[in-house]
This record gives sequence, structure tokens and C-alpha cells, in this order.
Amino acid sequence: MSLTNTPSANRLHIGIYGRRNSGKSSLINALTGQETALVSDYAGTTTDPVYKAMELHPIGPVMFIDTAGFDDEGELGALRVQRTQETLRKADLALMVFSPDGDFSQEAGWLRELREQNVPVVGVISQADRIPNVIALCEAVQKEFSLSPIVVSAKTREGIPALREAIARAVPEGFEAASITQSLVREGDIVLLVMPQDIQAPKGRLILPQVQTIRDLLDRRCTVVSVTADRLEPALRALKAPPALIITDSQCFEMVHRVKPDETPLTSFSVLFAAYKGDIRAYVEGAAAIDQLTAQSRVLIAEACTHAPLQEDIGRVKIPRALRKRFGESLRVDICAGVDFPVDLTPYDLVIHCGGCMFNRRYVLSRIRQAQAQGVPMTNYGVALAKLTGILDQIVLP
Ligand SMILES: Nc1nc2c(ncn2[C@@H]2O[C@H](COP(=O)(O)OP(=O)(O)OP(=O)(O)O)[C@@H](O)[C@H]2O)c(=O)[nH]1
Ligand SMILES: [Mg+2]
Repeated sequence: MSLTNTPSANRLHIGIYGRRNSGKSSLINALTGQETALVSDYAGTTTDPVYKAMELHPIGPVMFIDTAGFDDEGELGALRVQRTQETLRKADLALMVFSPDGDFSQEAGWLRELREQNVPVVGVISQADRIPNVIALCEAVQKEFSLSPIVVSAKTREGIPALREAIARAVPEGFEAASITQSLVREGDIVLLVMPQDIQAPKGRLILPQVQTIRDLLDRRCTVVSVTADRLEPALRALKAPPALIITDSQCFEMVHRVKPDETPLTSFSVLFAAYKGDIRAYVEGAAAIDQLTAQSRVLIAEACTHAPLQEDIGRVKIPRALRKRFGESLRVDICAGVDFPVDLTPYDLVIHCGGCMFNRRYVLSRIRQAQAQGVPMTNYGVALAKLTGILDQIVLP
């Protein structure tokens, strides 16, 4: 990923839903002006959800999720519908494409579910160039779903600018947290960032949370000073006054806490991202369950990345080691990666999630809500490490 690209997890995720052949893929092509999505008369052209990162005027960077028609049939069809269903957890906004035949029996259930999950929906009547009774169709949608559909044709491009405007109006407020550092800094503050001594990112790079934090602080008009852990003390001596905030990599928590000036508040990249990408209060509450663990407990470690060379060491080695050291070798730790998050979390006494930098916020929040609904405490790497090293009470939360 180049630094000029918006990380995909920060893009507005737009899910496109409708029956087979309703024109979902054609709509993406028309919206973006590119023929990237596969389109055909064959009902069931799109099978698995397809993610497409695009710039969509006037919204900016978005991620389209093209889905299989939700009326797909048979055993394979049911699997596809399930995959479509799973995308509901990621969609910040949904386009519902109504089929021209006026039969909305299946649309109703999907609309209900989208609304239950608070996903804003833009209704679309597509293929306007070839359906005879557009007005009647609009009225039917309006009457049945209290939704004023946008009438478009992917072929003639009629209505496409209006649809872009409708999408822009429907963008949910706060689909992203306002900023990474939130109330922890003010304009003009000097903020000291502590990276691990052996920077684990590939040569010439920093990992995404560090890059995004630096950008956030620059946007907030702060002065950013970055050091590796071994340079912390010389850097503190070089500063005329203690920094307004220190943000450290979780791995150097203890050392930084020991060395830092008393008056300087300390937080970590993972704690900032826990708030930015999830729900920090829920994570802190979840971390309290660590005190209740025993040698018989079962803990689930959930990683977003399937490759994860950077977090691996924390999730797969460091946290399990710390837990076993405290509660005994028989404590059981399971690891899941990517989207393989168990539907049933109840076998676990605690879920510890990674920072989720590869996921969008909506999706991480949906996992937190799932754990809460099942009564299973959930926290994340950074918060768990802070708890395990006994300094959770001593760091500041955004
Ligand atoms: N004339 C016209 N044809 C359209 C329009 N939109 C889609 N079509 C045609 O309708 C057929 C289905 O379009 P797709 O975009 O593949 O529909 P889909 O909803 O993605 O279908 P599945 O992937 O099978 O679920 C194709 O033959 C398209 O060319 C339109 O606005 N006007
Ligand atoms: Mg399609």
C-alpha cells in the first residue's frame, strides 16, 4: 500500500443488494464510470462478494461491495446468500436495487434487517431505460417501504449524478471516529511517539497505526517527535519541557512508564486504535475479566490479518505466554484469523481481539456487540497487555 492511498478499512463501505439480474454490478460500473464489475444476462453472475475500492465523487474514497443476488437458489445459492448476509456487518451504507417486476417480497426482509442494524439505505430503481412503468414502481416502493427510490439507468447513465448525491446525503454521521487522538491533544502540543527498538515493519516503512497517528497529529497542528525506545531518554532530555503526551508501542509500555516524566500522560497506539476502531470503554470492561481467569479458562485470540507478521508475536506468543504465566500452563488459547470469527463465542471466558487496522469500524463494533449479546467479555491486544502489565489504570484513554 502506498502512503497516498486511503487504507481500505477507512473507506465508506457501500453494500449493493438486490435480486439476481436486478442490475447491481451494472450500477457499480455506472457509478464509477468503469467497466470493472462482471455483468451478464445470466442470473447469478456475481457469486462471492466482490470488494472494489474507488473514488466516488462527491463522497471520496469508498469501498463498493458487489453481492450475489439474495434470491439465489439451491445448495450453492444458499451459501452465496449467506456470504451476502455476512457483508451486512461491514456495510456503512446500503443500496437496495429493486427489480423491475414489482415483486418486493424478498426485499422486505433484507430492508428490515438493514434497518435493524442501523444501516442507512438508498433505494434504487435501475434499468429505467427499459422498464415501462417507472412511476408506478416508484410509488409502490414509496408506499411499501417509505423510501423514495432514485431512478437510474446504467445504460444511459440517467439518474447517476442524482444517485451519487443521494449516497452523499445518506453517509452516516460519525461512520469513523472523529480523530485518533481525540481529546488527548490540543493544537500546539508536543507529542512524543515511542516505536519499538527493532521496527518490525518492512524496510523503509512504518506500520499503519503509526502512520495514521502521525497524520492525525499533524492535522491537529501538533509537533510530533518520534523515537525508538532506546532513544527515549535522550529525547526527553533534549526537549525543553515534558511533552504533552507520550504514545508508545505496547511492547515498551513498562519501560516508558518507568522513564517518563510524572506529569506527562501516557497512552499506546493500540489503546488509541481500540477507541478509533472499536469501543474503548467496552474493551476496558472486558479486560476486567482477566482477573477472573483460571487454569481451566478458555481464551480466544482474534486476529484481523491472515498473514500478520507484525501482530503475530503479540497475539500468538506474547499474550498467551503472559496469560499462562499468571494462570497456569493448562489455560487454553485458541486463535482465529481473518473473517473466521466464531458465531458462538460462549465456550470462551474471554475474547482478545487485535487492533483491527484491516477492518472497518462498523465490522469491529459488530463483533463487540456480538460478544456482548452472548455475555462474553471482549477486549483487545493493547488493552489486555496494559491490564496484564498492571498499568491499565495508569494510562489515559481517548
Ligand atoms: N438496458 C439496460 N440493461 C441493464 C441495465 N442494468 C443492467 N442491465 C442488464 O441487466 C443484466 C443484469 O445486469 P447485472 O448488472 O449483471 O445484474 P446483477 O444484479 O449484478 O446480477 P447478478 O450478479 O446475477 O446478481 C445484464 O444483461 C445487464 O446488461 C440498465 O440500466 N439498462
Ligand atoms: Mg452482479
